[in-house]
Amino acid sequence: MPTQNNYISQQAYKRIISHLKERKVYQEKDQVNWDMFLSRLELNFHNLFSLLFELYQTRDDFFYHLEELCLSLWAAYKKRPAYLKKHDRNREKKPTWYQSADSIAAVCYLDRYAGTIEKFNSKIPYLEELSINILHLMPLFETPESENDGGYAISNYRKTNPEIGSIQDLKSLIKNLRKSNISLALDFVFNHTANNHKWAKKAQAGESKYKDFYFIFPDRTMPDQYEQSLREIFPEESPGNFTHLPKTDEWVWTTFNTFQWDLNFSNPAVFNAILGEMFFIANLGVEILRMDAVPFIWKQLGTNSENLPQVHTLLKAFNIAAKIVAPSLTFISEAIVHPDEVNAYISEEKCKLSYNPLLMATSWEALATRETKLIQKSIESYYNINSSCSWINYVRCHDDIGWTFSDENAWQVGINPWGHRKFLNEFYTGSFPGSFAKGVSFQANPKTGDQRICGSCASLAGLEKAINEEGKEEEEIALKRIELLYSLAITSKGIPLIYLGDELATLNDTTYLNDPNTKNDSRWTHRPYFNEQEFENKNNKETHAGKTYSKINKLINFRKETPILVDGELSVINTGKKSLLALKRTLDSTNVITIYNFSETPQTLNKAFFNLHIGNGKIEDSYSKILVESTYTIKPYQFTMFNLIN
Ligand code: OTU
Repeated sequence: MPTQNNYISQQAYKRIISHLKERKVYQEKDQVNWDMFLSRLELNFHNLFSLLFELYQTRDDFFYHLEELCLSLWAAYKKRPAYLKKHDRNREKKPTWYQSADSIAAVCYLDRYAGTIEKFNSKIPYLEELSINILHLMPLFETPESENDGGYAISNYRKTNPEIGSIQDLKSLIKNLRKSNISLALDFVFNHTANNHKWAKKAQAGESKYKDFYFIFPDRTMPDQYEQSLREIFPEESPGNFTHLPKTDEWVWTTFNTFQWDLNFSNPAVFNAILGEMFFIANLGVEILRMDAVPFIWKQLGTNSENLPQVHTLLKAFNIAAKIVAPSLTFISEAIVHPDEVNAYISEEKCKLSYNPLLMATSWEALATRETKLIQKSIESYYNINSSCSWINYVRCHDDIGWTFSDENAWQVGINPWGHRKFLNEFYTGSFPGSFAKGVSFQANPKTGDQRICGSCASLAGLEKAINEEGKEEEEIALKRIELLYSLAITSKGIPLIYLGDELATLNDTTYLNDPNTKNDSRWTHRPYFNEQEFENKNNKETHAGKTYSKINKLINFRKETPILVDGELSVINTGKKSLLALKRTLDSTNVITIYNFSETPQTLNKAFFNLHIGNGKIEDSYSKILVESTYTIKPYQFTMFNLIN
């Protein structure tokens, strides 16, 4: 940062503080708070200034918005409850708290899982039984009553969906979760609001201040120009990136559905306003925010308006703001894009946590092909991230599966990426001969050949087909596939995320087809309601639910008892067997190897292989508690961990 900017920022700081004092933004009783706030602001101001200057320096109202920003940071800090401020200080002492053996996450739709926020309290003991300490609840704020993209079209960030309860209910749920040591994660849906959010309504009424909150154009001239380089995210239901507004005969930018209006972050007033909403959510006690659709928050003509440098600058600015007001707030990046771009969001200054869409997609890829060359290459190329950051490893989530591996990685292992994606789509929609999967296509785009996949973990792993067409033996194999995928997510470095329902082998749900508000979005195939019957079966090992539940629980406990799985460095080793994935984990001078067999064929390795990588001496499969003789055979779809024993 040039010294000149240093000078400008120092001057700006002084001027702003004295203005705020003149404006009497605090009273005597706030003095202690104000002093604390000032010390935090002062420490971070220059950084914040530089980032915002980068984005907004050409605006003649830059300094005005900067002052308003400081004012709203103060307002948020003042409102932050004392117990959260205490929590902030504790987290500041151990900022990488999420890198512990106890960090196991779960996610669900609260309304589908419990009906109401209040009733959700009764599910906490189950979460404890599963050792969950991070809970992600899908969006629960007010939305349009009809279509609302599963809550991702928010009409009011300060009001919960009235059908499920009130903000007060949410606050008390958060307190109860905290008593059970569970941190709550919510989505921060900040790329867009619903078209009936008050900002959007004012924009529709012609208020110019709010029209500038969105991208609204008088005709198709600009949209047509932008459109030349944009992708279509929901081509089936919402083709193109702009929506016509019949009342005013204008066009508004809508990357996703027609009722989700993209916010215009090139307007500093939008940054300030949305930050106010973010701190409202944080001050409820929400500790983690999933930065929904983050790649799209900055647009620029002539580009695809995804992952632009300004997105990174904005993320850093959100972080600094959080450092001032709510330092324990942790961001998860939700970028389901090319792995180079996914990794670029992960850093202490941006998102400390990130979904790992590459591990997810390539583990389904390996399951289909029974070959691990692509997952191995992907892990080698992309797994390593900043040591204070963590992956969130998942098998399924509420969204589709997109085949986001790198084309380059595919070519390197002799795979034609385009043809391979086509094969994977055919495989998981069940049309490929011999496929075990029962998935549903999502957003097939005939123009580009793109397509994504929906389906529950169990149905994609073959359980539904086995039950309907094949019988007991195939059912057992399907259950092993579920266990295999979860074993990888649970034992790899990072935070495992359980998509609730998967642990009970829940199948696809077709009831969404009967509801006009969901029938056009096949992702509802795998957004299950809480299933009383499966839940009751969880302790009955004769049932699919019971079998899967006990295996996932065993894996979770194994991880908790095995520190090297949490902290050990991770590298890929070659077994010489096409279907095996072998990961070496190293902590201090100890090595272990985890092996995952992605096929229905047993795979035999020599003891010498283990000795070479782990060290000389006796070797044990410590997951199954079996001593390795001269050779060891890894069963179909088996997970194992090998280590030295004395
Ligand atoms: C996210 O997903 C949410 O997870 C979806 O449920 C929402 O519909 C969407 O945002 C809009 O809010 O395209 O198919 O790179 O891929 O943000 C899912 C990020 C999505 C996008 C991702 C998006």
